[in-house]
Amino acid sequence: MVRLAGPGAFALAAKLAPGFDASRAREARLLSLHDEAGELIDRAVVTAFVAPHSYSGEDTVELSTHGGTLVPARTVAALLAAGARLALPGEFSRRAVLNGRLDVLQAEAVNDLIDATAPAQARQALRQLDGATSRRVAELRDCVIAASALLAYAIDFPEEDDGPIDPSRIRDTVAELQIQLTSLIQSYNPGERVRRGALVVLSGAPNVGKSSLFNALLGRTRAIVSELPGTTRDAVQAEIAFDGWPITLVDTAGIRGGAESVEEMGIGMTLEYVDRADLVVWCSDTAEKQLLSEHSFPQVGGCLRVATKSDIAPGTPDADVAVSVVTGEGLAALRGLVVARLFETGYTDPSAPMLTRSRHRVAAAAAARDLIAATAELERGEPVLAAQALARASDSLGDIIGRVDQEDVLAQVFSAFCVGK
Ligand SMILES: Nc1nc2c(ncn2[C@@H]2O[C@H](COP(=O)(O)OP(=O)(O)O)[C@@H](O)[C@H]2O)c(=O)[nH]1
Ligand SMILES: [Mg+2]
Repeated sequence: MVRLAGPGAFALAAKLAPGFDASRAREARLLSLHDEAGELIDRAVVTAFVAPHSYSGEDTVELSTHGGTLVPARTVAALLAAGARLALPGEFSRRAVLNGRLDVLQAEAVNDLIDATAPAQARQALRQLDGATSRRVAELRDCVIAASALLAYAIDFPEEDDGPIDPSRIRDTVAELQIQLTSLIQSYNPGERVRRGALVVLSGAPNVGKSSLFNALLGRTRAIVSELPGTTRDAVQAEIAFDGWPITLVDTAGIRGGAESVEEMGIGMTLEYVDRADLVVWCSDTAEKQLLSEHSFPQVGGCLRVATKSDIAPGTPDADVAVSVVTGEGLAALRGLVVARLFETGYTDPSAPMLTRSRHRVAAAAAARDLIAATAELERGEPVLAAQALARASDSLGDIIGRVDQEDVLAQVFSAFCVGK
């Protein structure tokens, strides 16, 4: 589908498709597309959207061709020859923001929805697109503005008939805001984890069955399995969903002493992954258990202990779960445990608005700091300074939703988009 938008969209469409008629808005019509030499490119379904009733809020034409490589390329070339230009990455969404069709949080949600590989990511993106987070942030900003209005009144009319506004009333309002803002900031860790997917690293000694488990969890062969210890030297990474939750699963080189240099580099990489992991799945089989006696599992926090090869190894009492890739035992239980460890907390209310990017967290944290500053100024009897701190807090919250006059915010958001979105 080729999307054409802007003030000249209808005139350009008429050049390519002579029967084009913008007055038949939102009507899908089968029309012939010709290039500038008059040669037929394709018969395409052409739909006109009249401003402001389009994605970007501008006059828009969508040309649904038969697809493939040549036809869309010739369609775009003919449009360029007729005077159009290629869109910049994210330009349609950016214009939608500038025309008030979407706010910046919603535009980010469009990108998240496109990038989603797991259902939980799509759900979260759709909730954000629906405006749940925008509404929450706007509510908080409105409360900050209301508190500053109270304060402005107290500053401008200190000797009103009813007496000055009780400073404790303003302090209570700010304190309540702080509580609500803190709870929104706490949604960042789970929200961001869903958006980017959780990093789960399979680790353990060589030959315990990590690569076999990796393949079994993936349902296809990605990593090399061998009876020779030290086969896996590179980290192998795959995106999958466990029960609908997004996981980046990594198979790593087994950790052992005395490895030669290439394997040693692989072990170094393993340790880096273990460091960055949201969850380490530590694999151990009986042979290793005999070797390390009671210390078959490292005492790392956030580590899930998996006893492998349960079809041939006796059970290990200190394991969280026993698995076998031969019989399939324990694989579903392992998936469930991983999901429980990574996603259970922070999801008590799945409809709650979430912060999902560091851009949001940084701005929300700045607002929280300014609320603290405002309280301190109120306590010091400096209402003017307190009012300035509240104004900064309201600006920071405004940045999350995106004020359209903030070129730097827009540039940061739309640089991550691809062309045509
Ligand atoms: N019987 C049995 N053998 C397994 C199982 N998982 C792995 N193996 C074998 O253990 C050896 C090492 O497996 P591999 O996945 O390469 O281990 P890694 O070095 O930890 O990645 C291979 O010969 C596998 O066939 C299992 O669940 N049951
Ligand atoms: Mg391996």
